[in-house]
Amino acid sequence: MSLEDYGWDETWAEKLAQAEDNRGIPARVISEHRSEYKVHTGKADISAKAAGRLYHAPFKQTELPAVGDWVVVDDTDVRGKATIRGVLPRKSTFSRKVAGKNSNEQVMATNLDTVWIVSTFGADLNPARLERYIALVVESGARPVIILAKSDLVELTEPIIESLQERIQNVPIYAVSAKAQIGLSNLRQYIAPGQTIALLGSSGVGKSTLINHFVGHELLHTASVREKDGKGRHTTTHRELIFLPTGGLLIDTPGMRELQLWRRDDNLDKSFSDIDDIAVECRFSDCSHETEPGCAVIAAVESGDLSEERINNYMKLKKELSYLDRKTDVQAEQAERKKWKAVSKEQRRLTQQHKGNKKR
Ligand SMILES: Nc1nc2c(ncn2[C@@H]2O[C@H](COP(=O)(O)OP(=O)(O)OP(=O)(O)O)[C@@H](O)[C@H]2O)c(=O)[nH]1
Ligand SMILES: [Mg+2]
Ligand SMILES: [Zn+2]
Repeated sequence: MSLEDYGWDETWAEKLAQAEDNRGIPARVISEHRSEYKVHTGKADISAKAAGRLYHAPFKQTELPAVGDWVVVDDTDVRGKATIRGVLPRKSTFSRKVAGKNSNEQVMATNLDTVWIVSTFGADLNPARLERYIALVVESGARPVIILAKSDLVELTEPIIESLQERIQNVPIYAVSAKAQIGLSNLRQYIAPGQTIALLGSSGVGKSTLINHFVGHELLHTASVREKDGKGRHTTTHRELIFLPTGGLLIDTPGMRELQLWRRDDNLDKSFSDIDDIAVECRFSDCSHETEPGCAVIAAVESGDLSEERINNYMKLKKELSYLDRKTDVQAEQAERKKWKAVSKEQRRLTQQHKGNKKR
């Protein structure tokens, strides 16, 4: 194994050369458990802790080492523990908002190329939630792919995939079964040396089972879903980066209970405020920054002030958000329908009661 197997390349070497403190060797964070890290150095997996200064200002909570990060570690101390001196600037950061007033951003994994958003065909299949995941993934800078797992449990997958694909147009959707070995070859295109893929989704959808399939043996613990409601048992308890013998890296994550998201409208502005600052200068106030003359955003990309990657992420997210708006409409409609159902049920009850009273 080498660092290259873990995704190290010239770009990272450059980032290392430019790091303010690069005394030590590069390594990739493969797991984190209560501030105990495991990192891979190209030769071995070693235990590490983050240097004390990383826990204080000017460093933010979100800048602490996370699974997927490239870090600089120094020699191991007497107890065989290395110190993480710094984190190299991330290529992508997948984070979510968590409840609570203070530290409300939680970094889940970093430097991802692709995220497999895993769901099943059953009760867990929730298009609106898939869209929320997609928006998060796109904003992180990674590419989303939707996987509907356990396809062996449904008779006809095509109509479901088709109608979902109609709603979610620019993200590929695959039906797979790790158990019956169906559709897995479609996923192989994402697995390549140095490429990092994280798996996200509710507990019990089969994330660890999928990873075991690509590893080739039962590396990760899996457990059956609960009989009474088909819910998972939160078997995977921490995030872990797994090296595939065939090349490529998969990150297993614990099933998410609740994916708390931003209030959509203001977050697009917040997370891309740099672009909005530039957009003020556009000739047209409703500029889409795609083809319009006098567009300050296009000009900034051309002059190199704004990276192409950033504007692409912005465009992708904007597109995805238009789906989210549609989702809101659907939800409003459903709420309305539910309300009427309740009303008519109540009416039926009253009628029955009335009849009953009459009989007496
Ligand atoms: N029928 C069927 N069952 C599957 C398939 N893949 C996984 N399972 C089962 O689903 C259950 C849950 O699988 P896991 O891989 O533990 O699910 P997970 O997403 O990792 O769950 P957490 O770790 O709790 O987040 C296990 O009993 C698996 O055997 C499949 O393709 N078909
Ligand atoms: Mg698991
Ligand atoms: Zn513009």
